Amino acid sequence: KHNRSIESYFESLGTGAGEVGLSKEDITKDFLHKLFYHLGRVPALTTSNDIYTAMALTIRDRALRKFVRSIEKFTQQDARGIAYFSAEYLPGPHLGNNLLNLEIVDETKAALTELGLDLDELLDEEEEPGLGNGGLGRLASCFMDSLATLGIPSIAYGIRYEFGIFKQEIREGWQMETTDKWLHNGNPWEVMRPEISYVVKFGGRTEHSTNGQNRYQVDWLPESEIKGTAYDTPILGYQSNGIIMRLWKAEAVESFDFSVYNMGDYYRAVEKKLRSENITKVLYPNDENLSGKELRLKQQYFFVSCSLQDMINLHTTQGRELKNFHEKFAIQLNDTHPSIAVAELMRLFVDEHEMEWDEAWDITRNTFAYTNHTLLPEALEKWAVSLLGRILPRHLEIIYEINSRFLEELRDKGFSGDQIARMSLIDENGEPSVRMAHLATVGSFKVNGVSELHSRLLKSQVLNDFAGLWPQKFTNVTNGVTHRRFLAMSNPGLANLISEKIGEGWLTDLTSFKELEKLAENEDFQKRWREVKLQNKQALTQFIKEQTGVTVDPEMLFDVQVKRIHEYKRQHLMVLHIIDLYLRIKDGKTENIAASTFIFAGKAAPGYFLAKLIIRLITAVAELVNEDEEVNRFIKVVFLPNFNVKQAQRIYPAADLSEQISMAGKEASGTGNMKFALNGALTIGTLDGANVEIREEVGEENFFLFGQTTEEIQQTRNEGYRPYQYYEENPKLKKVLDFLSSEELTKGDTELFKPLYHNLLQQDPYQLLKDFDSYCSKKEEVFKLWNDKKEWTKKSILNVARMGKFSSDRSIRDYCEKIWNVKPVKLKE
Ligand code: 8GP
Repeated sequence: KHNRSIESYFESLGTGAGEVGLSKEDITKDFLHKLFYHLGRVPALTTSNDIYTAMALTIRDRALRKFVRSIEKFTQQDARGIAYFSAEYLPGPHLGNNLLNLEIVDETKAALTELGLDLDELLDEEEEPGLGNGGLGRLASCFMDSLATLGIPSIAYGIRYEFGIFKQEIREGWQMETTDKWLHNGNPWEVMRPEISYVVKFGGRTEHSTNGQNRYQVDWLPESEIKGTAYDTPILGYQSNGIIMRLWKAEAVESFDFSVYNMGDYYRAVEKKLRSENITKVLYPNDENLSGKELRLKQQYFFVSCSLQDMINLHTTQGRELKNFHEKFAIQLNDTHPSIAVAELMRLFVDEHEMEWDEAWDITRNTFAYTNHTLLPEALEKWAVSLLGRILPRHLEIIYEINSRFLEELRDKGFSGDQIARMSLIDENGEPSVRMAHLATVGSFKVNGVSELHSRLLKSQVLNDFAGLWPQKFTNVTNGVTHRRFLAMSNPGLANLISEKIGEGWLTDLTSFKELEKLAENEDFQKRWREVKLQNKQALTQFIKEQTGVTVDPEMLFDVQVKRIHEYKRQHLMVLHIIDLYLRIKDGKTENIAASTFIFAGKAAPGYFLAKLIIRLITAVAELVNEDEEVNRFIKVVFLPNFNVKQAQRIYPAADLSEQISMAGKEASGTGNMKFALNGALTIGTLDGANVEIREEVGEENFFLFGQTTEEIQQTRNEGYRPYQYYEENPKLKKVLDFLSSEELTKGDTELFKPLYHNLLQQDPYQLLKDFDSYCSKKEEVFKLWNDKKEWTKKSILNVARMGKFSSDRSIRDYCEKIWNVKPVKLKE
């Protein structure tokens, strides 16, 4: 053991801490070193990827330096650490963010300029790790940023998918998916840790016996074993700490099956290796709809088992006893995807470390906390008992044991048979299956939703019985976003203008934006505010041209909806309104229409037919509108392919209007809504998710509210909602809906949008037709306000000024206080 501090090793050399200095000269020197001696390149043969990689490695050294120093500090403090378990992360490009957090943007730019290179080109070069689907994965990454910034000892565990979320292309108006080979040029940000690896078992059977000391012992005799190896990526906080994102890659335990190899069948021997590696090959591209795929269960168990073994190892190698595990660690379950961890920790404690059940259960229940991210019934994870028992036979036994003890407790408390059946971990309706949300709830000390409304609905709907049983277990932590990535880094124009007025304190305290309120009506400030927005819109205009060939006018109102494509998010409601505008313009009724560019982006799950048809509808309307000289002076429509973090960073700064129009009660929180408002867009939205709180904060007069409330929607449904009635009774709506099967829109293929048309007329599960009028009249208000530049700008400034609550720093502080019971360990040099 070496107990010396890192610093002391350098002291004896007399080089101090300057071993990875931050000056322009240091960066230049290291960059050239990396390029010539690490990558082994000669100037004449250097590619742009070499340049990017050399710079990434240069910056990674500095990030790792922060990280190891944080670890030193954390260890000294002996603080409780947080392990974030998430099957998804969407960190976005690392380079720009690390430069910002190290405060060396200018130095790096200067270093490159001197070498005749351009930082922006380098930033463009970077492929982002698309290791998530959408909101949930991006939230995890915002949380990493804040955990690091606030100095919370933490580690983010997940899966190193070889192929992340598919790349989306638009061909003939349709979404096409291609594989995301994000690792094809290597990944300079990660450090492979061959020595940190664990064996994970699958299948087989269990053997129950009583061992020598009369201890009841269960052995799991697996059918196969797979090795998980750690890949670490440092994640920096602003000015301060670094934490690690540890992702597991699956490998064969043995590279070859020697028994087969010796028989001369080389290919069959390698096959086993390939099958093992399959586990971390590809991310499931479904957002909020989880079909019970075997490989998906294996992925979940694989990463959870590696992570828990790693934590136990970290804990015990520091000489600690397992009975204190929960005092040293809290594990946050990012939705139910990692919830098999509850059974796995029990298995590790009871079967592998010979702990008694009651003690193990006590520690387990004090270790886990569970965040729910969705109320959609189709997204609530369930695993067929038959499947789970086949892949994880021991875990099924453990789940049964947890369940039988839990149900016993309910019976003792006098719960009715109906209630007990509803609360059981096993769903006996139809094919018996394990309800993962129930497992997570029973196995956790806290359960939270992600906005006030969502947490309330979680208690009154999905987990109602549990909230009755354990009211203190339930809490809310409203989501937040990192304003460093989504404002400081991606909107430097606005960030600089703000810093000029109120200083830079906002980078670590977003509530200081309040000071901008007093400038809301200042004409000079308003003018500069508009100039920044216009510049951002010009940049997006150019990007749109490059990506889609469509020319738009940056002076127009940029009205934007970007997020996964989903019926409940109601992209098609926005389209219905655009069709109405089109028809009005064709009728010559152009008064009251503010010239607008409608921008969409987002991926549809590859198997989600209606979502893909909604994309087709958007592209059809875009083609019609953009090519019609009579119309395109007033409106344009754009679908930007392949929405991801990088693209999002270009879009938010350029938006005037943010569309948050989901059916109330369906969007758990939303986080795009926060990123838009933070960049000065006004919101048109329903009372759903965090919209409710955004409106509370910015003031109702600065928010375009429309649509039914959650309660009204329920009432409409109870009264027997008949969408057809709205079609019949509202001539404008009828015209719009009939247009879906017009020759004009469909170029003759009038059947094309029939499935959407019928869906809306017959079921309309998300009540678009009911909310249509309310939405359209709100849009009239938007158009009117847009023409009053001063009023619009004032509201835009006030929106930004009042965004303080929605920093993920606040969310993480809430987690610390309400859930984890930990305090930040600030490390500032
Ligand atoms: C999302 C919610 O839909 C969104 O409202 C929320 O802001 C976000 O989580 C972060 O809390 N949920 C998901 O992305 C989700 O459930 N995805 C899983 C299937 C992957």
